[in-house]
Amino acid sequence: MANILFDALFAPHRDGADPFLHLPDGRRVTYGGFMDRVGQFAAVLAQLDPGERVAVQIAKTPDALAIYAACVQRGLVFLPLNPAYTIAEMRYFLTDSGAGLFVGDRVPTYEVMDITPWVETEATLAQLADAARPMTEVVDRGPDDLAALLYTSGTTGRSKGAMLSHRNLLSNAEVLRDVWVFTGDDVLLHALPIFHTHGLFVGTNITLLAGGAMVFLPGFDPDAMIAGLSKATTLMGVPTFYTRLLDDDRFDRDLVAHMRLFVSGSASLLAETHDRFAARTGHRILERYGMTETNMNTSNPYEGERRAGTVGHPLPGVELRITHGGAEVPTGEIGTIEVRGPNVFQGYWQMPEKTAEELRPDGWFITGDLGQVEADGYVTIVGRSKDLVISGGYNVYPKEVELVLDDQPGVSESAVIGVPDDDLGEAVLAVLVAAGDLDIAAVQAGAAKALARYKQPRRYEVAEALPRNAMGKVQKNVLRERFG
Ligand code: MLC
Ligand code: AMP
Repeated sequence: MANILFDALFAPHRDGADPFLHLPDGRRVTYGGFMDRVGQFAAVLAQLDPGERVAVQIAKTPDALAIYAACVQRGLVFLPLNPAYTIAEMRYFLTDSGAGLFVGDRVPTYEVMDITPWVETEATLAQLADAARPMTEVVDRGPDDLAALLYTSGTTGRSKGAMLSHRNLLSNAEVLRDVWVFTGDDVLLHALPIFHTHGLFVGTNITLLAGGAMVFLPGFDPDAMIAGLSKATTLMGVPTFYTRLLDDDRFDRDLVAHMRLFVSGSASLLAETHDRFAARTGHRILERYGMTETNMNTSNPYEGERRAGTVGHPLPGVELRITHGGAEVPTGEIGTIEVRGPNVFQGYWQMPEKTAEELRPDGWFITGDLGQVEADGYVTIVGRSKDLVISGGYNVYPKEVELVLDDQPGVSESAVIGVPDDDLGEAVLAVLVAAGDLDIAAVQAGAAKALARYKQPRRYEVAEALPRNAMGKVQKNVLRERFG
């Protein structure tokens, strides 16, 4: 046995003298230095049994990446969580996952929670690691053993833990390194969060596999982005990154003349943004399509036409088909996108019924995205059959927000929709039906207690009643037309 993910991503870098991370304060972390830190965390985490979940809700730092690597080394299941989550949200994730360890930098806040895992603040875990001798022993794992558990919200309002195996992550990283031609000379400008697929697996895993470096920024700050671009060869971002850069006068052709590649994903990039970007910089953004459950599925070509408004072709090894009612539709027709391949996850954590609804026994995963495939193979995403809002690349499931709003005093019922937004692509809007006195400020405060900021409605509207069809289902398209 071996540990294919650790052997491919991390082991080759022991003693490496090349830079891995360039930090905003000018510090550099070499590969060898990083791997020593990984070994120290591995020594601390050795108290846990392989297969246990390690929930981590901390800021984006080199140590956060080292904890991820140490989990892979020790055969633990890495469970990263958005620092923006509220206590209510965290209680669910920790309980549902049955995490054996929770690492957080706001741990005192969590003392009110009735949770069982061994709890460490990031600072104390780091201190334990400081005192530890780097451990080099790697725990054996099979390709189908879990490497990570990533929660994605669900249409019923309950988040689901997507189980990702060593093979899922490694196969996708290998394919993407090859099709996007990443090498040890690349420097990725990394400004995405590392608790989602995009920043953690796409950005970080490919860099590790290629032996390149990252300009590692805590988030999207325009000044830091402009400075970082001058040191980078590639950038990966959500569409908001690109519209924000285009809004900045400093972002011009000269600044990015040396860049090799710009990649966009997690939400649809408007063809207009693609064209504006090309006109300003001479570079064509490469758009690709992925999901938490599947890593990346399709990509526009590195060589060849990067067609605006499309997500390109299925990646090598990934099959894609368009279905309606479970049957494949003729080329060019719109239907549900289904994908199959070594990238597709193992199912939802302890939710066999949910898994069965979306993952067919023969391996096809029903994405819930609507799309079509052109005769020359380019895939276009035209919409979603799942009720979902994507705000700045973060998924917001209306049901989860509606359940919270319906609970607020003065609210009889609610409907949450996404409306076009210049910055975020889509913004969350709530339509409320009043039951007696409705105090919007109080509703907002209630939502703030229960939901991470990015899920909270940006706008509230009040309606006499919600439009419903003959089946009694709320007609969200009618609301989108009225309020969008
Ligand atoms: C932050 N806020 C958001 C938000 N991000 N609100 C709605 N939608 C978002 N995406 C909140 C902040 O808490 C803040 O609250 C306010 O909005 C203004 O913040 P800001 O400073 O303008 O936002 P910023 O911190 O700059 O973040 C915007 C962003 C960020 C676009 C840079 O959201 C981001 O990095 N998004 C990437 C998400 C991502 O990685 N998705 C990949 C998922 S994986 P207040 O209280 O101050 O008003 C996936 C698969 C795949 O989808 O295919 O990749
Ligand atoms: P998540 O659950 O956060 O992984 O989000 C996955 C969803 O993001 C997909 O199901 C799509 O709806 C959406 N998505 C990702 N990439 C793209 C893209 N390039 N264009 C349109 N939608 C995308």
